[in-house]
Amino acid sequence: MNDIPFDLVIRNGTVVTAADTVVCDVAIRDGRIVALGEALSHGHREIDATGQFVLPGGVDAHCHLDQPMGPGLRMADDFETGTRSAACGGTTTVIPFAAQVKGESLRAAVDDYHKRAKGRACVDYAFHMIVTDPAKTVMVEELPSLVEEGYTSFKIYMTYDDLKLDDRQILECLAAARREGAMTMIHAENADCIAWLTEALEAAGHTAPRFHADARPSLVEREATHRALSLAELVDVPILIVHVSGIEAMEQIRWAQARGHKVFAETCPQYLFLTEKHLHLDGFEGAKFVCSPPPRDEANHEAIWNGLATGVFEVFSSDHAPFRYDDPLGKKAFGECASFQCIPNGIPGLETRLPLLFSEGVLGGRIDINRFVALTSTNPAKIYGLYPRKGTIAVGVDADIAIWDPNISWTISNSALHHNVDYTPYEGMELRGRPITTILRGDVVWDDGIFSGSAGAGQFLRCERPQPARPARP
Ligand code: DUC
Ligand code: ZN
Ligand code: ZN
Repeated sequence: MNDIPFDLVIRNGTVVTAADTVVCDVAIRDGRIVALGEALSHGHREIDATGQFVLPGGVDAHCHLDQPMGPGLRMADDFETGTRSAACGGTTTVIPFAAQVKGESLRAAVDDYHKRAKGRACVDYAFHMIVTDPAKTVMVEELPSLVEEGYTSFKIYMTYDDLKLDDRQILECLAAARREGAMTMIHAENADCIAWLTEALEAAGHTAPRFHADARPSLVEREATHRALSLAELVDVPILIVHVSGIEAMEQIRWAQARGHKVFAETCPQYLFLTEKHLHLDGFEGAKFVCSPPPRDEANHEAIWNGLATGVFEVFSSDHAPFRYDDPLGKKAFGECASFQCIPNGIPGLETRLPLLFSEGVLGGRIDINRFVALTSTNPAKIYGLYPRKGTIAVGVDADIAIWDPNISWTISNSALHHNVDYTPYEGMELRGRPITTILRGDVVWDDGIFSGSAGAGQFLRCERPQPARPARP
């Protein structure tokens, strides 16, 4: 008879959920939380968390890992390096994207993505899909069984030549999401406006990385956001607008939310901590900050902070889209003289997402710690059908936990991060507070600066339907 009842007990920490903050012990057995209480019995391993915060592990609901790229380009992180860096930053679940190739099936994308993930993930993972070709065969014949099997969300694009859908195609996708109870994530930027501005900029010889921002001003995001919201209203289906960069798109989202439409919005660290000025750095250095929508300015940062605090945003994701800088398959794939439009879009952020928001948001007094948990873990788990298994601390759920020390001060340095990217856009930023221990289903995978997880320990997660399936609107 085993007289030690628990595998692990975390003692005396300040346990935080989206709703509550309570000092207590957390007991774990067989990968799940089995008791919360005072002076719980013994565990084989014990962690003293006095003075520290015990939070649900982060759920990063928007990141790109080992996504197949066009010729001459490669994402820097695969499932192993990306999820390793996620774990070291307090994240225990990631949801990257299985991207459909135009003309091919969604099923093929999902099968291929499973091969890429198999045996490599260090934290748990689900898949969103990316729909680039919403043919009837795909939306009517393939999607229902994929949703049934746990792929319950997909992203669609209003920009990028190889990905974008027109309005009619977007309507077909939204109608399919309504029929199947899936969630549609929308990248909202107006492709024609961007193409027109890009052509004019290039004709004037303006090709440096800084002109990326001029080609994608807030107006093009605002227009596409408004259009996406209107199309969703027509179909009468909830949507989620991803990576919202600032005031103008937020105004549209607030407007739709005030009209009573179920509209979710996501923002990311780059819209709080980077500005367009980063794109102006000398030489080709600005390429390190090329992402879409582009970073804006301090006034937009303030608006985003406000939206995080007041509920315009439900989700805070990294949009980790990793390309190495000094690499012929990365940011420099087409040379340092290539036009801004050839620079691969995306910046790394899986490991820095939570520390940035904790330091400046929670310890900076802009959001409370319950809101931090909601934005970074509970809400994405709910919106994508993983709750309550993921996203909270409660008896019966997976023991995915990050223990945070609010008293540590540290400086972000790429040399200490665990991704496979050769830079971080946040190099040199001074932060307070850090996840010192990360626990995945009861196993300590990050502790005191040491990663002890393993490739293949991460499990695939089937997502529930985020909303009830409903017949087409009459
Ligand atoms: N923008 C995207 O839409 N996806 C990946 C990265 C980026 O910057
Ligand atoms: Zn996008
Ligand atoms: Zn993205």
